[in-house]
Amino acid sequence: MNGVSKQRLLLATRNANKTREVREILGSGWEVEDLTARPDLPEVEETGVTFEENARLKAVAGSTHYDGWVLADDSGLEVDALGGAPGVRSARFAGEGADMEANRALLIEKLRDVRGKERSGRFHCVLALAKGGEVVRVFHGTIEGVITPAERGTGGFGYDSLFVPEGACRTFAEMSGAQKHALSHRGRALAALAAYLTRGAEATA
Ligand code: ITT
Repeated sequence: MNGVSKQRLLLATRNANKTREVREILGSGWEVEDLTARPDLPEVEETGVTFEENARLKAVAGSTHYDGWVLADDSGLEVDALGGAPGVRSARFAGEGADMEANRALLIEKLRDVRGKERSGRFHCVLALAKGGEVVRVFHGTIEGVITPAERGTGGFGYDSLFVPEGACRTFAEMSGAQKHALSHRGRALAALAAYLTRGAEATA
């Protein structure tokens, strides 16, 4: 770190996979905490109809309890043949409280008769950055791809074993973390965030 202090941020999530990926992508110059150690803070109801609305809700809620940068990630998979579903409902596609195995099984079932290019979709990640209870900036990242008919691979999380990004032949779950992050919606959104925060830090140095 050449004597430069680490930048700190609170990631307003209880999804440990998101935290792991954010730490991997941002690297060692950042200290990233999340809400897993804060059971006292209430769950935020994701009432928004867009990723951005939900990211903003989570960022503002987290920011009222934390002195410093708070980042919220709202993300999910949009499938064209399903009119954009599961979309903002990606975590609860098979119903409230459903686990990801059930969500993936439902996606496989719904696309059973859909062939080839019709199986197109994309992952979206929207990051809302807040401070002092207000959103200061929003960052978007998207990766186009196709949904596989069956699960492939054991890496990653969520829908990774069903998604082949454009230009690749492996699913995200068949890639290393670094390979996924170089292409992923979260990697793209975080690159924009890191550039923004680094510029800000330089401007105030
Ligand atoms: P928080 O709201 O606490 O952040 P969550 O899991 O509920 O956690 P979301 O509401 O943003 O988060 O739901 C996103 C879902 O979309 C997530 O549970 C995954 O199933 C899926 N998802 C998001 N990013 C993904 C990725 O990189 N790979 C695979 N699936 C992903």
